[in-house]
Amino acid sequence: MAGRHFGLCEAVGEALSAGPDQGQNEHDHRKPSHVTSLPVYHKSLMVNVRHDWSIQEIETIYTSPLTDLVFRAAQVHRAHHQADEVQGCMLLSIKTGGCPEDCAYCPQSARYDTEVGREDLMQVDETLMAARSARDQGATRFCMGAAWRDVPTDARFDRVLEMVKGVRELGMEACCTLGMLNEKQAEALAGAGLSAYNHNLDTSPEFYGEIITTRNYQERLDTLARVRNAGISVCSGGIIGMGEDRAARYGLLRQLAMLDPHPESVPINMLVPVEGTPLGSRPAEDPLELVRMIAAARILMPTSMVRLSAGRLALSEEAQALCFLAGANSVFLGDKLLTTPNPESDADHRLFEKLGVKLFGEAPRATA
Ligand code: SAM
Ligand code: DTB
Ligand code: SF4
Repeated sequence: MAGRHFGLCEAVGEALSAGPDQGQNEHDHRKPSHVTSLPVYHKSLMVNVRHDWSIQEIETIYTSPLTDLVFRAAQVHRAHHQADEVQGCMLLSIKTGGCPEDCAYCPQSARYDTEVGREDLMQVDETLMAARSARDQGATRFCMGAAWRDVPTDARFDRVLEMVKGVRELGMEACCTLGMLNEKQAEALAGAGLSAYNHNLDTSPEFYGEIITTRNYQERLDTLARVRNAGISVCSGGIIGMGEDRAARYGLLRQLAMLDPHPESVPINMLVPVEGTPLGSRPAEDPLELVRMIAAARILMPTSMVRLSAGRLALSEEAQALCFLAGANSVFLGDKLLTTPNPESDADHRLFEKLGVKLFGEAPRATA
């Protein structure tokens, strides 16, 4: 145990030596905040951003005593981010169900008999109404999800571009998750002002085939490269609780941290088991594994936004507090994710109040 502990201090402690300000983040959390009373930790705690973490180093970090792990992650977090602020994001499923892919966790796959119905692509005005409502609820990022394997190149794509422009005009960050993208589509989305594109690696390359067979890991990496090349910020993370072992989590973290630059946004989801999907009867994951995953992501990718994503309804307030302490700095607001439930907004506001967590950078209200 002492050796492991030493290992963590070494892995992180070395990295805690003065390093260049990589300035990768899409938000500059180091700006003096208008609201915080907490000190931003001294710049000397800023870490070198690395892309060469080995599986052994990641294991050492992930398996260190929980209090050490969370302490280190909190140090890294405070060196790079405003630790009492969390970004509120809101999701909207703009095209639901009927997806030809076979992702074992997903209620929107046409291959599984779930309660999720099929709905065509929404209209632009309905979408923007939802975005305005999200902004009124404190969200600064609006994420539009479509159950597509890849993006159709027809009038529906033009409609998505209009949605992106509209969300940007509301003063919000616009994120899309539409499946695989080609180069032209990525450029068109960038031209429309898209802030970020979400495409998750989901798990390690080794475990991936247990979960998805209809597209491969390399295709995911290729889409991420096209997003990056188009100048859109990358949102990519994964899911825990699908029956993977810890090695699969280290493998996912390593793949994410190998991306250069790191994804600006790393959503960490805990499986929401949905009846009718192959993973519908998975037992609940231990919330402390989620805390470890978040802490490790924070340490490996210090400047990224680490997003506590799906699965919050299964977490106690205490577990969520630990996730924030471990470096999560974003949540999805609103009582629905894409198709599954999320905490009610009253419960979230009570929680944020109790924890002294603030939603940061509320969007300006001047436009539209
Ligand atoms: N079709 C697009 C794609 O797969 O890229 C976008 C939508 S998909 C729903 C976005 C992500 O949500 C998935 O990659 C997965 O990580 C996450 N997700 C989907 N169903 C989930 C579930 N039941 N529990 C937790 N996360 C889930
Ligand atoms: C991500 O990693 N999690 C969000 C967002 N990216 C698109 C989606 C979670 C979906 C949970 C299942 C559902 O509601 O359908
Ligand atoms: Fe389709 Fe995305 Fe669901 Fe996979 S996760 S089945 S690609 S909607």
